[in-house]
Amino acid sequence: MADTKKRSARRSDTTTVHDLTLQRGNGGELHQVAEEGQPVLTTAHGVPVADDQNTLKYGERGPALIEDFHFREKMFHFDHERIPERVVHARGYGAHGYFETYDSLAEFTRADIFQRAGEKTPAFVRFSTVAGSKGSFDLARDVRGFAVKLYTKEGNWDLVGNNIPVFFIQDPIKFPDVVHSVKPEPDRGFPQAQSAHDNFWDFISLTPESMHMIMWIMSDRTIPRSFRFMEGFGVHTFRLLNENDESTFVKFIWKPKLGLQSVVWNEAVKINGADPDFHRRDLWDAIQAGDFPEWELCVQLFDQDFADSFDFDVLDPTKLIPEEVIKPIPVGRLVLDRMPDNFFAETEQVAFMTQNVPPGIDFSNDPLLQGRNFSYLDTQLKRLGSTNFTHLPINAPKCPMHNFQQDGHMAMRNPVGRANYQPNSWGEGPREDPKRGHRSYRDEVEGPKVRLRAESFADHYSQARQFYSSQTAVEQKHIAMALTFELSKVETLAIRERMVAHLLNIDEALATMVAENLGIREMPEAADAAVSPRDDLEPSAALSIIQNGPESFEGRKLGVLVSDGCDADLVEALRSALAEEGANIEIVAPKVGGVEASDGSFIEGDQMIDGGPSVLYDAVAIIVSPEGAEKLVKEATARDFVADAFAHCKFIAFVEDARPLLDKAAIEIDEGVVQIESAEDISGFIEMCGKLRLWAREPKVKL
Ligand code: HDD
Repeated sequence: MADTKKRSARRSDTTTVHDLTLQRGNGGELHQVAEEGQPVLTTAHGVPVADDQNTLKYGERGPALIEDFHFREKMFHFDHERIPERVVHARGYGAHGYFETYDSLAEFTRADIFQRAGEKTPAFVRFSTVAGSKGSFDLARDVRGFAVKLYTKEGNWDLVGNNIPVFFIQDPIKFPDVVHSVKPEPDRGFPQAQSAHDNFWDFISLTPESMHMIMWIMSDRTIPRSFRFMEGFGVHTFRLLNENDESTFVKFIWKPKLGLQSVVWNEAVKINGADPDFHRRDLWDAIQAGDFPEWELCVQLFDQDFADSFDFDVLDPTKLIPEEVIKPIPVGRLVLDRMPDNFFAETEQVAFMTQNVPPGIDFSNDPLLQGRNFSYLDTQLKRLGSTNFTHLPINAPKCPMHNFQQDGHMAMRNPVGRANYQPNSWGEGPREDPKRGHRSYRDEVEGPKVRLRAESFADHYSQARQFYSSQTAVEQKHIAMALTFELSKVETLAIRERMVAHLLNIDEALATMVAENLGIREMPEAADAAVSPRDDLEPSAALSIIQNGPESFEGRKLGVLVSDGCDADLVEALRSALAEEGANIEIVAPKVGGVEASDGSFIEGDQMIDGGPSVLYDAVAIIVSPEGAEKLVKEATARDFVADAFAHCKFIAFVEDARPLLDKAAIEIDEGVVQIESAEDISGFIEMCGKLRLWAREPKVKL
C-alpha cells in the first residue's frame, strides 16, 4: 500500500536565530553549524559527526539501524552517567579555596601546613546534609557535613567534620543502625530527608547516648541560614605530634567570619518549596560576587593530665570540651573563592577520608574515629568504582607522590621503568623515609580483647543538660517546638513517651512543655540513667547561636517589594546603603520585568512575587505607591510576603503608602516594623537588621 504519510523532503537552508547560524535539515529540524574556530562534534573515538539530530533509519519513517554507532555510543554513555550517591551526605555542595596559616605551630606539630606563617594551602570544601538523597532540599532539619580537603605539601589532609561538635553514637558498629533509622522507612520508601518519623525516634529513644546530639539537632543549628553562617567541628580528639613525636591532644573548630545564623522552622519548611537549592545558591552567589566566605580554624589543645582530670572521657564523641574550659586558639583562615568548573567531576567525585592525615597529625583512640578510618576507604571504592579514584584531579595530591601501586580500572597514572617493587637492585623507584614519613604515636595499649563500652562513656545526660541550659529563652523554646513537631509525626505513642522520659533527665520544664504540647496525659517516669545527670556544669555561651550572631547585615539579603509608581530614590538609596554594608538586595515586583517608578524611571525586578517570597530574605522593605498597594492587597502572595516576614520576626521597613497592605496582612506595628520615607531613615533600619531577628515579637506570632 502506498505510504500516504510520506512527506516530501524539504530543501536545506540556513537561518540565523539569536546570533546562532543554524541549518535546516531535511525534516525541518535545526542543526547548529560549526563556524570557523568552533570544534566539530565527534564521537568519543574522535570520528566527526555529520548529523546529531536524527538516528540512522531505513527510509524516513522506517526502523532504526543497529549500525548507527554514533547513536549507540551516545545512549550508552548517557545510560551510565549516574554513579551511586553517597550512602550518607548524598546532597552536597563544594567550593575551592585556600587555607592560610597564621603562625608556626612547630612546638606542637611537625605537620608541614602549620610550619610557616602566611603559607597558603589549596583547599576544597564540601558541605552536605546527611539523610536526604542527592535531589532532596537544602533546608531539611539535619546535621550539615563540613568536609575540608587540604592539599598540603606532605599529602592530603581531610578534616571530615560536621556543623555539630558531637555525634549520635559512641561506637561505629551502631552507624548503619542510626543511618537506617533516619533514612526513608524500608517498607514504604518515605519520608525523604526527615527525621520526623517513627523509625528514627524509636532508635533514638532506645539509645540514651544520643541525647546530647538530640539537643543539638533539635536546636536551630540544623536549619542554618547558609553554609557561610555555620561552624564546623572535627568532633573527635586528634593528636598533634612534633618533631620529637611528643603528643598534644587537639580538637578542631571552624568559626565563620560572619557569625552564626539560622532560620526558623516555619521559614525552613517554606524555603524548601520556594527554593530547594537555597544553600547552594547562596554559596554560588556569594563566590560569584567576590564576597568570599571565610572561616577561622581554631584548635583546643590539651595534654594527658587535662584528659585525665576532665569531667568526661575525651575519647567519647558524644562529649565536647566547652570553649570556656579550653579556649580555642585561631591558627589560620579558610577562604572559599572559586566554584568548581564541573559539579560532577569535583563535588560529586571528591572522596574525603578521615584516615588522610599528613605527618604531624595522628588519631586518638576515639572508637568512632577508628571505625570511620575503615569505612571511608571502603565507600569510595563502591561509589567511584575503582581503586584508582585517587587519580581523579580533585582527589590527587598536589605534592609529588610515588609508589608502586599499579593497574586497575581506569588507571591514569601508569609507572614507567622496570621496577614495580622494592627493594630492588635497579636503583629505580621511591623508598620509604622514616624521618619524613608519617609516624604513629607510640601509644602503650594493653588489656583483654573485649566488646565493651568504657565506664567513662556512661554519662549520657549531663552535657545534654548543659547544652540546653546554655541557650537563650528563645532558643530553648525552639528546641521544645522542634521536639514537639518531630514527635507529633511519630505515630507510636510509646515512642513519644519514651522520649519524654529521657527529656526528664535533661530538663524537667522542657519535658513538661513537650509532653503538654503533645497532649500526653500521664507524665512518664524519668528514664533509667546509667550515671545520674549532673547539674553543676556551667552554661557555655559558645553553644548558643543567638549569643554568637552576626554584628552587621553584611553578607545577608534584603527583599524589596515594589510596585508601579514607587519611590525610585528610596529604592536607590537602599541599594547604595546595602552595598556599603556589604549586603545584598533583591527587587520583588508584580512582574519580573520590573516596575515604572513615580519619576518615570524603570526598576528591573529580580523576582516576581510568586518567585520571591519573603522567606528568601533576611529582612524586607515594602516600597509601593497608593495604587500599587491597592492592587497588592488583592494578591495573596503579596499578603504572604508581608505576613510571613512578620511571623518570622524579621525587620520590616515600609512607606506610608504601604499601610493598606500591612493592615491586610494583620501586621501589628512594633519596634521591628519601621517607616522609611527618605534616605535619612535608612541607616537606622540597616543597623537594626544587623541583629538576627526581633525575637521579642515571637510570643505574639507563635504559641
Ligand atoms: Fe561519616 C560521609 C562526617 C561518622 C561513614 N561523613 C561523611 C561526610 C561527612 C561525614 C561530612 C561527607 C563527606 C563528603 O562530603 O563527601 N561522619 C561524619 C562525622 C562523623 C561521622 C562528623 C562523626 C563524628 N561516618 C561516621 C561513622 C561512619 C561514617 C561512624 C562509619 C563507621 N561517612 C561515612 C561513609 C561516608 C561518610 C559511609 C559516606 C560517603 C563517604 O563516606 O564518602 O564512609
